[in-house]
Amino acid sequence: MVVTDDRHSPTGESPTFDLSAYLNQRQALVEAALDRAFPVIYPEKIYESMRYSLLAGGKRLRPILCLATCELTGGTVEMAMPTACALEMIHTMSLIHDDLPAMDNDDYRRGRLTNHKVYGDDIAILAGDGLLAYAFEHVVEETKNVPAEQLLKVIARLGRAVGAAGLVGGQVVDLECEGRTDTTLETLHFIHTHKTGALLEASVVCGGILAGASAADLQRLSRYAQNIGLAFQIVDDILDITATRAELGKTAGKDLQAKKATYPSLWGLEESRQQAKQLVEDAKAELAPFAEKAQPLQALADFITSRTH
Ligand code: GRG
Repeated sequence: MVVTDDRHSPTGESPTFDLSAYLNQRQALVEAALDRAFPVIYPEKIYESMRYSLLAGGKRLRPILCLATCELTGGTVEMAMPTACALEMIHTMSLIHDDLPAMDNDDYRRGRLTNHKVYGDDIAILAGDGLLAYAFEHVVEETKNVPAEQLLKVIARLGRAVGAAGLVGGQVVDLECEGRTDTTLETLHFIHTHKTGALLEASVVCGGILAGASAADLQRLSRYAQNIGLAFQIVDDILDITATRAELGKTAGKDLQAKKATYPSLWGLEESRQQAKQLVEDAKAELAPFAEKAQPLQALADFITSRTH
């Protein structure tokens, strides 16, 4: 996919940005780093279970956002890679736990059987716990050339995104709303800003923190991430209705089946598409001061609404 953006060109020409090439290159870097981070040692079963889900593909959106933001604000890929991997470990553990019978009870994820279907509920719970704990250890042990004070901020930010103020809180409200017909837009918004938005925001903001970005830049980046986070979830809800299982790599139509409130169920499909589009435009507007340097983040925002899985 080639994304063109002629707004910031000093010559008036349209610079092009090849998002597909960028994503392929970044995904390969992240895959290699994740593979290195988790060798299989004794007790093999738990390492195999963690690797089964961690190395099962996935868009690697969170690590790529973290790397892109770190570079945008003056840092390097090397500085951000341990945090980028930690974000994917946290994301993967949340998917493993989300798929358990006690939660969403799903059989497929990332195009293959879910972790508990292969390893059993007990090992799947422990694989999630192992990934979560290792994410924090990995950031502390592997990050190089970042002042300790910035690293502490990253750790705190990740902790907040994971806990009751983030993923866990969003999941609790989501579970409470299951099967109810009176879920309001406000509650739906709470669920998704916590369940999905918090980790996407942390991905972007941690990249900036690692690079030593200014408070003003971090605020802009945080608003960019909040907007793409919500757009991402709206598109996720739309795809649950319009995409096939083969495209999604997981069961389609789950929301309807579980009678879950979604953006399309409250707004309809067309209004949901419009809202997602507007949020992406708002997100991109936050990047204006960074000019051409923000091309990767601009293109990643566009990718949110154009994706098919
Ligand atoms: C975090 C301690 C802790 C527990 C987990 C289960 C749970 C609490 C939270 C649920 C979080 C969850 C599953 C949110 C959904 C996020 C989402 C939209 C996932 C799909 O992300 P993609 O499309 O997936 O980026 P890939 O496979 O491409 O990485």
